[in-house]
Amino acid sequence: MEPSDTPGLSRRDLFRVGVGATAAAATATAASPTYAQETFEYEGWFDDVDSFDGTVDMTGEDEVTVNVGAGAAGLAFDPPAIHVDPGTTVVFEWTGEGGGHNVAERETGERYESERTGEGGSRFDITFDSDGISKYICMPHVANGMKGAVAVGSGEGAPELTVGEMVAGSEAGGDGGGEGEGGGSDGESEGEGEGEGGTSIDPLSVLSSPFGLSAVIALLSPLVVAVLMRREESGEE
Ligand SMILES: [Cu+2]
Repeated sequence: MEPSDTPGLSRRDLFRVGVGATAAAATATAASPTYAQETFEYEGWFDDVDSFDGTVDMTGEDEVTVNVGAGAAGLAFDPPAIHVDPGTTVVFEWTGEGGGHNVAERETGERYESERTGEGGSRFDITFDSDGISKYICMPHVANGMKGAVAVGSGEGAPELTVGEMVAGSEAGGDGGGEGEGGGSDGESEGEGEGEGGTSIDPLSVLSSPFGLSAVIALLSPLVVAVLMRREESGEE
């Protein structure tokens, strides 16, 4: 086969098609779109952010978590930069470290600004509906480099977004246990039958009972009657 047999496709192109097909097969279950751009340009946004170490790929998830109050001093977002698919909900979750924080969009708009809290377990949800980059800060600690960004899809433009509720840690109340193994083994409490009430008859008790005594008397009564009759016959005259 010469390359000329397939006009428009060089050998290099054919190779890439082959590799692409293999990769697609290997990741078929993830069903996540592949983006041409995996490195995003934040235009100096992270220059003063020590914890920034590139964009963390979180594509292929419906919901992802960014910790609020990370790092040694609790003055960072972790990870500070993430890449998600359109439609993904980013859950900002407070660690309880570093004092009071919030999450407020800056530079790409000011469309969200959560309450400030230091309470661990608090959460604030934002769903990013379309492609773009959204940059945000923690207002009390922006001078400490507490900044972050969410790159959605291609990362071009500003993403459409839906701001969710802020839930305080005390209201979130952990995981709530749940599950609860109901049931247990069936039939365990099946009646054992105490065997009570099986009235046993004690022969001696018959004599001691009123009924038993009268029965004895009844047996003896013919003799008594006979004796009395004799007396009558002999006595009275
Ligand atoms: Cu902060």
